[in-house]
Amino acid sequence: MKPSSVLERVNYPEDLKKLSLEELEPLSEELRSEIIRICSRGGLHLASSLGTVELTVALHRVFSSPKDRLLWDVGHQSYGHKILTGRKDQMDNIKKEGGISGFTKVSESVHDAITVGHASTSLANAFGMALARDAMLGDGTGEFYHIIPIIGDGALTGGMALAAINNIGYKKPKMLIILNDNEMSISENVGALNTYFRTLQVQKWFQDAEASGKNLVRRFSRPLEQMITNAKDAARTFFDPHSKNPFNAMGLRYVGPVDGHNVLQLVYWLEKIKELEGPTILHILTKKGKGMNIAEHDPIYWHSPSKFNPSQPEEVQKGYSWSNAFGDAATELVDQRRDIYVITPAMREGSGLVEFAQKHPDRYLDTGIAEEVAVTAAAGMALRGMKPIVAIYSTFLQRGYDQVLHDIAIEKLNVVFAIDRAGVVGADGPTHHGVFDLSFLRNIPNISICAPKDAFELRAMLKKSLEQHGPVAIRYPRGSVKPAPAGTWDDIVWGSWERLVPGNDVVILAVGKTLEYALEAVKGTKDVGVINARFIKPLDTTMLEDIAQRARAIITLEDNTVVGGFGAAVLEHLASRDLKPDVRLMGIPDHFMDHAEVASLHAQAGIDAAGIKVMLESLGVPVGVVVGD
Ligand code: HTL
Ligand code: MG
Repeated sequence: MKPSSVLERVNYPEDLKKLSLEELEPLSEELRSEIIRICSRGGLHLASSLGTVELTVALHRVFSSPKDRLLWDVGHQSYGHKILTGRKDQMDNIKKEGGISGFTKVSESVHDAITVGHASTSLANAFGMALARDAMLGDGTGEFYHIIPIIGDGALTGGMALAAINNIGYKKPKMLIILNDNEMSISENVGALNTYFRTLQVQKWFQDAEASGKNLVRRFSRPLEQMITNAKDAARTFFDPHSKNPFNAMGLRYVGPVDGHNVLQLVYWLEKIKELEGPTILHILTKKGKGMNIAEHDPIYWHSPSKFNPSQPEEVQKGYSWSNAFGDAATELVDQRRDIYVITPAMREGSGLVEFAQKHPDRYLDTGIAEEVAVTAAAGMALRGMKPIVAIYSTFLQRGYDQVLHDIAIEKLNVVFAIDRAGVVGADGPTHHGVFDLSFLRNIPNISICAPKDAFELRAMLKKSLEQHGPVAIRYPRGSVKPAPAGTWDDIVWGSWERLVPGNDVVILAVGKTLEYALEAVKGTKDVGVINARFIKPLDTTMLEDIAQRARAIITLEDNTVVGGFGAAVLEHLASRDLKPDVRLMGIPDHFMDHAEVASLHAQAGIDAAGIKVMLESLGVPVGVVVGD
């Protein structure tokens, strides 16, 4: 930050209100540079926050947070908001252990109206807030305040957002919805609404060109209102009762599209709309990565880049991940059997599907941020003879729970779920940890659940899963894995566990990623067995019962909540057979784990090698090495 900077004088929204209008642009530029500097550390949401700089400044100029409520959908574009609401000094610790969250969080700041991470929740939240406000106003127990949800074009593809609009347009509470349209989700945005927005955008370009051609010199010297009216205008549909605009049709007032990078124009529109009754949607056009050349040109990579040098930013190649292993396997399999159809709810890059989408556009579907649609569309495909593979993050499958149960499991449809980011995910924190899938899927009849120990097993499971009756969930973690050569399709007995270390005194049953910790922990011990418990449902009951009869103690180990997870499944089965060995459950504890490095979270949960050694010692097993070294 430069010593004489405007940003230096702004720590809270009140400070921003004291600035002259002319200072808002320099403030925006400084905010932008600061965001680039902060994000150069890597692993942060850069491009989205760059795109909302002017909007953030304008909102805090016109409205009064925290009295007025700003609801940032997803929350990944809120870095500017955090900087302007008292958290400037904490930004270097954002997403680090003990630091502030990468999303907005109610318990973090009074200026954060909702706790987020998942998309499409802002509108329903705003709807509820508006009804609560109006109920209290009616009683004389509360006062008026503005409610401003800010939703991206990607987040608007979520069914929940669209269903909320249906409610808002019906009840018509006063609120201002900002539609931040940058034509991008993480990858290119999809859907019919997105196509419609482009027609509005072309209309705006035309009008802008017309306006600037006539009035280029006077553009900023005459009143903005007159300029916009003369431009015939950017907000034509606002005044046109016969407009086919879908928001109008659903009972909202639509204004736009307007330039989301012209801070003064934004201030103007916000001031004006502030006075209007009922719900209004202000459609602003922004550029993801705005102000940083390389990010504007490749907003997909710069959505969340690795570490970079701000004065010479460049892309960094990432290693081979579990997602790549899945994507490669799917790309090979679709050449073997043409009945495969891969579905992603808006996570092409993250799910390792870039190559698949390019090579097989006729077997690839991006539903937008509509997990429910992804799952039930898979049901429809399976009903009509295809083999759908839903590639989905564990945390986002939470959105599609009833769809798995009701639309797929009852009729035993063979839909495969490639569940990525299973387990704690690290810096994205509690909204994104995938530590519930074993528990919420395990109780559904007809489903199989498995977790590979490496890329070979992932490939084998994927191939075999397409031959099962009923749904199959294959869960694997975030991070890197050693690639398995193309063409390798190991065989695997469905439902079987694998004994990796012999030993009968204490036996560790480990799921997926935790296996490596178990193998590390038992080094140098005697008679401690390690099992690759690769099937969570069905369990390998033959092996389990055999172990239970011999072992003094069993340890279950999983990167999933201990509540209703793999360990619970083991206990349930043993109880049903009246087998009563000493069983110790190790897994994610029954509270929301904060953001931190994965290794640190595993250490906190006690499921890393050190934690397992502690457990072994408590069972009287000499572990040799002192814990914690
Ligand atoms: N599914 C759900 C329910 N929530 C989230 N957050 C995702 C998937 C993953 N996700 C993001 S950010 C993002 C997705 C799909 C793109 C949002 O696009 P939008 O915003 O247009 O709303 P933009 O990035 O500024 O263009 C995160 O997990 C952070
Ligand atoms: Mg977007």
